[in-house]
Amino acid sequence: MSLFDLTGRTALITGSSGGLGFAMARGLAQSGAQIIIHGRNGDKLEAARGILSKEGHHVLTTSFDITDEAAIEQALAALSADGVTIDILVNNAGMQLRRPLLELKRDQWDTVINTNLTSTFLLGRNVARQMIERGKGGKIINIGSLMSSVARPTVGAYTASKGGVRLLTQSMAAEWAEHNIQTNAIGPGYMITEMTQPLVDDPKFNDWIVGRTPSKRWGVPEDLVGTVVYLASPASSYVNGQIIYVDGGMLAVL
Ligand code: GCO
Repeated sequence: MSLFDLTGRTALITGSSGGLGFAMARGLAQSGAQIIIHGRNGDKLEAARGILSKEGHHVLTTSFDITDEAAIEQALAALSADGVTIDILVNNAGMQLRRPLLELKRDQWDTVINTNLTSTFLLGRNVARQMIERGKGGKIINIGSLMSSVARPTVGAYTASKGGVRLLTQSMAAEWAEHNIQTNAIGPGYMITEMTQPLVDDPKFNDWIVGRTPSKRWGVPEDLVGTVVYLASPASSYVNGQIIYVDGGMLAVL
């Protein structure tokens, strides 16, 4: 199954000391990739590194503010100085802010857009520059959401940011595919993570999700592993600008 073998490749996954990012990092490592996990909380990052190292994986760590252009440049320069090249980038780090638009403040809007969308542009651009200079192509996988395509009340900034991630993914594909860089997105459905735990704990919302989802369950982070390995591997060499929804069928039905 060399189509899905990532041996010899290095993957950077942002926001990977827990949740979806950690599950995707572990899955990429299990497929042979050297992984660079990323997070802002040093203790959580070190704990994640310890778990993955104990499982026999080769793990590097990096910590930088994904919204800070200078910090991104410094982090990528440090990795290059250590001889680390990034073959696979997973732009996963993000945030949620549940507020009706009428009550949303400008700085709250900016924070969500910067964290979820602008960061994907900044890191994607800088890693693509390195990939193009190296001339060996690469994989960029942006993490969207169901909200890349549909909306619900109280998550307007998040929805706008994730809709932007979908079209930014297509724009990256439009400009970088000729360099053998495949840029695609994953749209996770309602998955049980720290970010959605308040929704899981809300009996009314929980009942709605289970009823509204054809698979009749919440997703778990491990449900993303197959798709991220596919998009990170030679198996998807002719796939570009797509978003794959991993949502239990929610978007497919009314
Ligand atoms: C919400 C949730 C969703 C999920 C996910 C669904 O408040 O509706 O946070 O946005 O996190 O993005 O795909």
